[in-house]
Amino acid sequence: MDKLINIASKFAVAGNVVSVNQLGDGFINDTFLVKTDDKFAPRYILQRKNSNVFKNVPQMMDNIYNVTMHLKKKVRESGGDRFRNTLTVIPVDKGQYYYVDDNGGFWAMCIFIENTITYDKAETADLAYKAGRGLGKFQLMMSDFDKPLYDVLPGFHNMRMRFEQWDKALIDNLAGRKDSVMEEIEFIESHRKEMLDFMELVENGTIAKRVVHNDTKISNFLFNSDNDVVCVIDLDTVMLGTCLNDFGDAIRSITNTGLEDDTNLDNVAMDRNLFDAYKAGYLSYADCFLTDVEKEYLNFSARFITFEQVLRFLMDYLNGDTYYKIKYADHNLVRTRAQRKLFETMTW
Ligand code: GN1
Ligand code: MG
Repeated sequence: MDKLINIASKFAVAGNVVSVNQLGDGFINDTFLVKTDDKFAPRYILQRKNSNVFKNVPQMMDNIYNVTMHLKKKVRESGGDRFRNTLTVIPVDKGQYYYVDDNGGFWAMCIFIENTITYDKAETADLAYKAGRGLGKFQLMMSDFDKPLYDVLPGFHNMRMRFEQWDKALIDNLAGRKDSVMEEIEFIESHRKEMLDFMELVENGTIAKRVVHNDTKISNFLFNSDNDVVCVIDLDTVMLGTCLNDFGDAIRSITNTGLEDDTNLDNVAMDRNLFDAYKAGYLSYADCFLTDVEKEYLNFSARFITFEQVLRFLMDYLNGDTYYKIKYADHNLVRTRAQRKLFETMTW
């Protein structure tokens, strides 16, 4: 605790830090809630950024700073609250938005947005519709962002690169688990062509690259009690990508009747009503900037991103669980199977 208080105190918070408590369940970073003794100060979010995943945190924080400044301008223009409707990053010193601790760990801080609700899936069509509006509005606000962004995770949703990593994981068989998951491996192989054919449309420019979020699972959206999206959080991966990736990743989490790591596969399926509601909400903003080709591939994008997730979970299992945080030994295999089941229900 003392160590965490010490780290939090490096940032330009109002008042003296009095407590730092663990928060949430992210797969990548470690997240804490910070309180100070200043009764007018907000609470803050402190994060240890995973430098195994993010090799260049300074570049990532530079991206996040520029993106939040742009969003603040947009929010102000539309009469919103620039401290609630986008993240506010807190510097250590002027212009420096990260702190490096004695062990070389990278930390960053932002304001905690009070009185909001998070979900792991949508319970109602109203929530799904409004979540879709939230993503559409976010992408619309980012559509005239004109600064270059660092490519902080090269090839993040690039299926060709994922298959290269995959081929290597099969050859290396680092955890010695390959023989036990032959069925799952065959599943991946049986969709290789379908996925790479789509990837070609991205590579040859048929599907546009835009500034997008890249990690749009529903827990990265904060809602108010009317189900409206207050703020889109976790801007670590905002980079050039396709709108389809954002749409697909949102569908993957929002429409799943079960959990991402459900052990009972009977629970897992895409809820078609939630899908239709999300898509309608999304298009209420995105219809005006998406091309016909992008619209044509919206449904497929849910399959694409869900498949990518099956591949990434299984690959991490084969590699010995070095990327995602796990809670038990076979967690990545359970995730693989649950996401595969979800994928198989994504038919129209
Ligand atoms: C990770 O950062 P977080 O926990 O929201 C991952 C996503 C996966 C997701 C699976 C940088 O998201 O790509 O889809 O887990 N983020 C990174 O739940 O790899
Ligand atoms: Mg993330």
